[in-house]
Amino acid sequence: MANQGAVTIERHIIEQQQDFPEATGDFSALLYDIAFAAKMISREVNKAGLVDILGLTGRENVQGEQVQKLDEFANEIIFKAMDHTGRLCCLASEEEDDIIPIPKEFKTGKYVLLHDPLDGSSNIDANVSIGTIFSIQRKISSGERGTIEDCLQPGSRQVAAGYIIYGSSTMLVYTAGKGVFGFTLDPSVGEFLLSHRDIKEPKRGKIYSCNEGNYNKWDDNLRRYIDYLKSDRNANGKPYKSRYIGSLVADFHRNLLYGGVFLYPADAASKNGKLRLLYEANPLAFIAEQAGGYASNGRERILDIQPESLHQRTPLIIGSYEDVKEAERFIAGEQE
Ligand code: P6P
Repeated sequence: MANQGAVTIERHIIEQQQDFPEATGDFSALLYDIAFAAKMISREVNKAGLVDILGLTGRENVQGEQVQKLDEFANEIIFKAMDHTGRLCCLASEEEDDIIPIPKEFKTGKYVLLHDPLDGSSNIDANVSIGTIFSIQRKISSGERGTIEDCLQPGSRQVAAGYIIYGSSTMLVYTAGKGVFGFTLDPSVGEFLLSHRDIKEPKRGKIYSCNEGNYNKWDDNLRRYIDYLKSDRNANGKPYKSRYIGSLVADFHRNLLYGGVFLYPADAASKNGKLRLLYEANPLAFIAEQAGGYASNGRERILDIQPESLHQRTPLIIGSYEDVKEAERFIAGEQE
């Protein structure tokens, strides 16, 4: 393929829009707004370590109030980038109990943005990669302004989903239902450049990711599955590698590129696990399936779950297709 030169996310979105004849440009502009917010968050995350050393805040307001927590900052940046554009009817955030309405003075649009503004932020002091996760649904309620009904839609109805990983480089990965694309931020020009075209996850991996500190709280079938992965009996004929960062976006991103299975299952202490359905499991499940992988709660497809509340949790097993399906068979007691 002739070298197309650097493809910015803006150019990519416009080119992709040609595949969506009904696209009005609103959706493309919404993706662009997310990329813009991501650049702002990336700048702050990347200098977070300097706050204590150099006293650099950059986030003090006119009253010189204390530096915000990074996840509150990220939440605010996303809201301020989205509230006035007329593309959203409402938002929902991991940081806010209720749905976030569009201020009365602004017109509303036909999309809903559900997001975890900075997942894994407790890792920031250790300079571990963290991320923003987002899910876009269409408005389905009849009124002008969005309602909880617009937020509580199954993941199968998502229009788009993605994440930004703030790591050794900042990457934005998204799908709009026609493949998974990765863009790497070139901070010298402030552009996300296409770096991973049509990402596909290996059908079977060699990596498993879970917090084995919870092993004694898992049920016997799940423990049998993990023991199987650590044995020579598994399909690879040798033990899987254990890789667990404890930052969902980082663990998911590595498995997306290399193959593998990530598990945050239910346990004796939490019957629904720890992760959230609407703005963690659903968007990553959409990406996983678009890349040829799969995502389950152990019994059913994540994208088929009908949400009942904004912050509901779900067990999550996600990654390479054959690995996730095999985990389901162990959990059902159909494989030992
Ligand atoms: P544990 C980070 O706090 C997070 O929400 C996810 O990013 C990560 O996958 C999970 O929790 C880690 O949880 O219980 O293993 O520390």
